Amino acid sequence: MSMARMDPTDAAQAADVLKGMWSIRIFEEAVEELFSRGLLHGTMHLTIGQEAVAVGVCDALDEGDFITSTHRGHGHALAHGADPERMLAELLMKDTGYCRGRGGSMHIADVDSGNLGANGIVAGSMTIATGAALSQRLQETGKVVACFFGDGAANEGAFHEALNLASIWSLPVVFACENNQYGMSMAQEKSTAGGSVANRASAYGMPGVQVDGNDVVAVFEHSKEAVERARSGEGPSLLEFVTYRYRGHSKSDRNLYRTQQEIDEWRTTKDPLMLYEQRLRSLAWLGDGDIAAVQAAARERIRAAVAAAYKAPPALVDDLEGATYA
Ligand SMILES: Cc1ncc(C[n+]2csc(CCOP(=O)(O)OP(=O)(O)O)c2C)c(N)n1
Repeated sequence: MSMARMDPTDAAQAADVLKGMWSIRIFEEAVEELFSRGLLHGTMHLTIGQEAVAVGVCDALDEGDFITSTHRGHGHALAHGADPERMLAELLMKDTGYCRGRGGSMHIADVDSGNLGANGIVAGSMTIATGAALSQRLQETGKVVACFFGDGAANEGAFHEALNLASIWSLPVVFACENNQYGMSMAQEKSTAGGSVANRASAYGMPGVQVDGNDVVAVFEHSKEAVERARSGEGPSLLEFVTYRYRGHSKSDRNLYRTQQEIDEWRTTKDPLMLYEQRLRSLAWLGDGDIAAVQAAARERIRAAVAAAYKAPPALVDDLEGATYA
């Protein structure tokens, strides 16, 4: 979907942008249900509530640009054009999955569409993004790398190494921090010195800005500016998108570190899908019927992907070595 690059500020493309966000929400709800029915193994980290960051950043990229992702990476992959059926096949341990069913949720990569991979190591993708950006620079491809990471990752050494190198070499990379307020059970304001992640940009001589991460238009516009800056050789930027995850960190999280009231407040007043729908209605770009049709189309897309992935052939233990290389 997103490889045709969409623009949430364009009336003609608004329905596609909204469909992209609904596809992520419904995909994650489907994953949650499959998990609760015992059909998925391992763990998974849902991105429900953070859809606007994935869509807004990826829609600011051009075809052929790259992303690197995190342990909470389903939304990034979908927004960058991954096929939901192959993603679900991976989660269901099917041979048709992106890693032939051997990798699972945290190892979805799709090099053909420029997704250099999800990463279970917090901040692990930041140095990969910087290396990929260096390679684009040396090969003069004109391509840009968008690097997703969490607020927790901003306290890892790799964050500082990546920003430093990207800045001294003026690399074409956009550092996109998804500040969903928590790193596991640790509140961001208790873990992060200096007031914000964006403040750290000045130490590395790059622009740093904190953006409402639940406003897909704001995410897109700031990303577009950072992508253009990167592409024109002016170097990296640090964007901090303030957002919120409604679900626990992963499947075993009982949310004991925050109140239900806090979660409800974000859901009812700042939900990214609700905010964009309100905007489209007020501009008279989409009416209630159009919005219902977009939601139904996204639901059907994911329903068909689940059904097809479910029927796909399983990954076989006998053939484990067939999916390894050295
Ligand atoms: C290097 C490393 N340290 C610790 C962990 C365990 N761990 C997994 S996710 C996570 C929290 C990450 O928080 P953040 O970067 O804010 O991302 P979010 O989960 O909020 O999306 C931690 C500590 C890990 N996977 N890798």
